[in-house]
Amino acid sequence: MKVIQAKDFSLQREETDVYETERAVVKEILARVQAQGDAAVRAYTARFDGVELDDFRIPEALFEQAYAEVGDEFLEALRAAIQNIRRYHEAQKRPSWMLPDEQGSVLGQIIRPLKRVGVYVPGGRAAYPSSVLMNVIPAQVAGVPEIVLVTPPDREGKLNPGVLVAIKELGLAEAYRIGGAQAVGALAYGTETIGAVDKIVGPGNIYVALAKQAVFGQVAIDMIAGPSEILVIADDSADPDYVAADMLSQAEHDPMAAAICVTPSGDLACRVAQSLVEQLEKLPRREIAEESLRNYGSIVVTENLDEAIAVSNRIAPEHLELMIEDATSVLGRIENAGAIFVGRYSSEPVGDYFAGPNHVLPTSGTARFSSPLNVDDFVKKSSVIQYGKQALLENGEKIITLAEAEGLQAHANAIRIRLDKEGGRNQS
Ligand code: HSO
Ligand code: ZN
Repeated sequence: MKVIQAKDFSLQREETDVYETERAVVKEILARVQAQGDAAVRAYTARFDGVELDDFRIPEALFEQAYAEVGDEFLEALRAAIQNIRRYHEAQKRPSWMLPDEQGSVLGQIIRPLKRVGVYVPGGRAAYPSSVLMNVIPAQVAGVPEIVLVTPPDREGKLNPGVLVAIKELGLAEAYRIGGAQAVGALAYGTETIGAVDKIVGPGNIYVALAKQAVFGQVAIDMIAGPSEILVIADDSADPDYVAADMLSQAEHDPMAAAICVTPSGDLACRVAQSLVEQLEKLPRREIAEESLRNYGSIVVTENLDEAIAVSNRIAPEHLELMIEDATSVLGRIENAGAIFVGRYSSEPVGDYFAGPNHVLPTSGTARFSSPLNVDDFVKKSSVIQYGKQALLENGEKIITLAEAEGLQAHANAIRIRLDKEGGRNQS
């Protein structure tokens, strides 16, 4: 574990591959899905997932089996999480609005849900029920009437039971066991059995990410998620074991994940480093976490708390924990962070699973300009302009001036023709 000075610290990831080969593969898959529909999806599912499927729809029998497998405790916990996540996202809903003025004009904005959204859920080791909740619930709260979920099967056509139960608990009517670039293609272009969507969200491997990038424009996509990050600002009041545990909670995601502690206390820095070593020993995913710490793990010692906050603002972490005395009071000084966890009890997994806020967060410094996945990501807005006669007569000349300044005479004429016809009758 590196212990370094604040001025020397930056979260520079190695130059990422341009993925030439993968990009070419994805391009071919997408073209074939677009041209051949279901037949192509079926062939790629056989080739990449190793299973022949006649029907992509997830059979009812698999859901029933999943409920038998997951157990009551899981189900109870999942239901509680669903309630919390739903309540939090309900609070984000905004109504359409109309602004009438004295001249009889009405200006406003109509907010409508997207009609059809595709949610991608990875298979294998990264098949997380929590990701089903975090991607689907905001769409449901936004009022999206058609939500279709895709997730790749294993070689026997089976799926993660927790994911299956999450799908059922959310009441999703359409779910298919397909994955990879072929699933993204099916969602973007539509096939004989799967209708095209307006937007695709959800994490996936490099092929899924590249496929989403490639179909962007045809459909909308969410952000492409980078590796997970956690930055903990801690002082002497923090429990070093808590700091280390929370850092490891993200390190275990991915060898590319970044876990960083920033502290004005040299003493705490040493204790955190020690605790990391101890806790790492016992982790089932020790190898991943270890590699992550080796690659991007850091303990940064700062002059004072102000400098710690400045470091954090510069990094713009996906997850920021404030384990300092009177954490609430610095909240207003946090400029860039996907999610801010305040105080010793707000451990990051509280947010990953349960509290209510979304765990799909901006990574790689993009918290400087983007936000957690939210209800607004599943709506579109239309402006409404209902100009009144008086308003047009009063402002028409100004509009004409602006149009003529741009050399757009037809624009000017569209206004002039009304002023000429209506103006006389209106003037007393
Ligand atoms: N921390 C991850 C989300 C996650 N954690 C899913 C557990 N399951 C990215 O924010
Ligand atoms: Zn996590």
